[in-house]
Amino acid sequence: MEPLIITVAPVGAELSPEQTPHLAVTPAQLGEVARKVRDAGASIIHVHCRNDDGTNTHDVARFNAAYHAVREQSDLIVQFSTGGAIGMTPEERAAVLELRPEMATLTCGTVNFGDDVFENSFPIMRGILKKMNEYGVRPELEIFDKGHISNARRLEKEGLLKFPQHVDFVLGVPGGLDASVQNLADLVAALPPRCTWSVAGIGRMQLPMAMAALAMGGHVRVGLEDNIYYSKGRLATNEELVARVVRLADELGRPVATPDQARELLGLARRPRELSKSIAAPTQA
Ligand code: KMH
Ligand code: ZN
Repeated sequence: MEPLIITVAPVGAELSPEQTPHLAVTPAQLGEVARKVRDAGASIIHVHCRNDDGTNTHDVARFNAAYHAVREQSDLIVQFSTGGAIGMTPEERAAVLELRPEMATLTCGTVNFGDDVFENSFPIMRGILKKMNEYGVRPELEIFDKGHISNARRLEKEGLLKFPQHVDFVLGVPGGLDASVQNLADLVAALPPRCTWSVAGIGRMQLPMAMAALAMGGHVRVGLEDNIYYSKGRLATNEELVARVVRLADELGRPVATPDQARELLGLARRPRELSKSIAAPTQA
């Protein structure tokens, strides 16, 4: 079976420090999280940043500090968010691409987001994608609804994107497609050939969606951005959420990818040279 790529999304833009004591606020705290989730078995870290007071920021200098903090502590693939937070301008969201992370997200269409609207019109998507192409940043296509796959195909026709790509289905956002096994299977069937995919189930659907992906041969995203609980009423840490997926994969006899194996599976270039720390193998806790 293909090694399992576990992405961790530890921070997000919507979560507040009042909701959980496990939210990484400073770059140093994010570096700590990177070390712990790497030890637990993650290979990609999806990055949002916070100011010292816990509020969300997409400041380039803060992302730079976060990038280096993660690099100091791990060999994880660093994936920046270009989704940012509701209400940010497209320019603010895309500015962090100039730091040339290995990967960054590209949400492939507008979607209701609770009572808000997460805006991703074609001009916004084109603008972000052009910057990604300019800086050599690999997109991860964020799919919140089935029409987002059609949008990505249209971007391909326009010559801005080449398939196959790595896709992340974000299921269960109020306003997006529900998190169900049937919807997941339907989305996977609609993908262009040879795409790799992961699923991020929101809230209590994180675990069932992870289990479905494991059974289907897909990949998994977990982390506090999508779900703050380990079980009903019990707050989770990011490393616990990763470790649980590793245990489930182990039961299935599915190996867990190291970051370098994930790079190979995703067709990314070799790990950036500045990574020099000696890195532990994932533990099957
Ligand atoms: N914060 C959401 C509005 C991404 O990171 O690319 C968007 C989001 C997606 O989190
Ligand atoms: Zn995000």
